[in-house]
Amino acid sequence: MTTERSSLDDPLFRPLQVGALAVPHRVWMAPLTRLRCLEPGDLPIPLMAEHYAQRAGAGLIVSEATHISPQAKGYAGAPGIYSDAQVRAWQPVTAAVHAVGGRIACQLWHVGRISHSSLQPAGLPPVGPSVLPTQARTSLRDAQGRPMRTLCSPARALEVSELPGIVDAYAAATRRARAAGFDAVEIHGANGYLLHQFLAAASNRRTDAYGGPIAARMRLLLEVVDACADTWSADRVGLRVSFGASSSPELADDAPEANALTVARALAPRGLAYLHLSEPDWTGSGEGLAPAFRHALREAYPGVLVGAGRYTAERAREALRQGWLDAVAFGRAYIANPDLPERFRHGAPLNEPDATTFYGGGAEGYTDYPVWNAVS
Ligand code: STR
Repeated sequence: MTTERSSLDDPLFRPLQVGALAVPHRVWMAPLTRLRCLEPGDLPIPLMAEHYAQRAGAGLIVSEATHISPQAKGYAGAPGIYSDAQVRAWQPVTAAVHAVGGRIACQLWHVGRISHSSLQPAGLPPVGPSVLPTQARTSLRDAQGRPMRTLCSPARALEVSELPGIVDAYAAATRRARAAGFDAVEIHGANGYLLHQFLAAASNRRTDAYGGPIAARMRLLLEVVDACADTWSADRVGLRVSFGASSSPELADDAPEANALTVARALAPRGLAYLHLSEPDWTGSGEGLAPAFRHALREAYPGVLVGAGRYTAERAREALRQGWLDAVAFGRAYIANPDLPERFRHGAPLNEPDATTFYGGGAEGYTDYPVWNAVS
């Protein structure tokens, strides 16, 4: 038994203008790292075209996080968008999505200190805002090519003179993403990677123009946003952030909600395609965003707001009805259900994701999840 809903009264299935993109509905595919790329070269593989095309019914697909430079890499098997070979390898992926009517943004990633020297150019230490001990783990490949969890290497602090080069790398990646056929880029400013490391008080101990008060800690983020917008167009640029208290002490902030609103107010006049919230409970731990904060954020940020973090269809409908969000991105549910919007539309049952095949490997747990069949 399924419950048919009219798409007219279902808040999930109302169309939405997202910057330059006309998006048919509010069910998006969240960025999902799968670590299946080819090394050396960090090249997308043909199987990825099939995987994303299967999911092209999403309002918008946000690609798995994709490093913008060799230094930006933190995980073996993640794709890059800094070489012409990577552009050529992404082209069939975006073409396959477009061929079946979908839209796909490229998520631009710099991992900062979340890396290992064996993944870095010349085996050098990873870079971050400050030199601080970390318990964070990353993933290398073992002798059989399987993902291998490993403690991150100690990072070194970036010189202020290196920051323009990082901003330029985001701009170059934006140019390449456009050439690769993506419809937009999404800057990864969330989940403890470089831009979040600069934002959070605990991870940014700098005493130059990029550290100290929130106005200084958000400087790099805003420079990156402006560089990407100048390179393509603000209405082709989205941004993902982690607003609210972090569950990790390494990313503790002095005033999480007030600082988030400061960032949101700085972003508002920039006219981005959307702001994407990786909500604090995406790991299943910690508190969700407080209703009062959601209201304040809505006032501070007039543009398209997207939520993500273990939503169900019902919770997503509720967030849309409340006016807290304009769209909701689904991660784990989209891994296991290539036709997720159709299932939501019909109230159909969902496949369960298999966590053992999230990272690394091939087609198993990647392109072999079945679609729902209304007549079976
Ligand atoms: C965190 C959130 C994000 O933006 C990107 C990633 C991709 C790689 C994931 C990482 C995640 C969480 C920690 C993982 C890592 C791969 C290996 C690592 C799962 C989802 C560990 O096993 C600790």
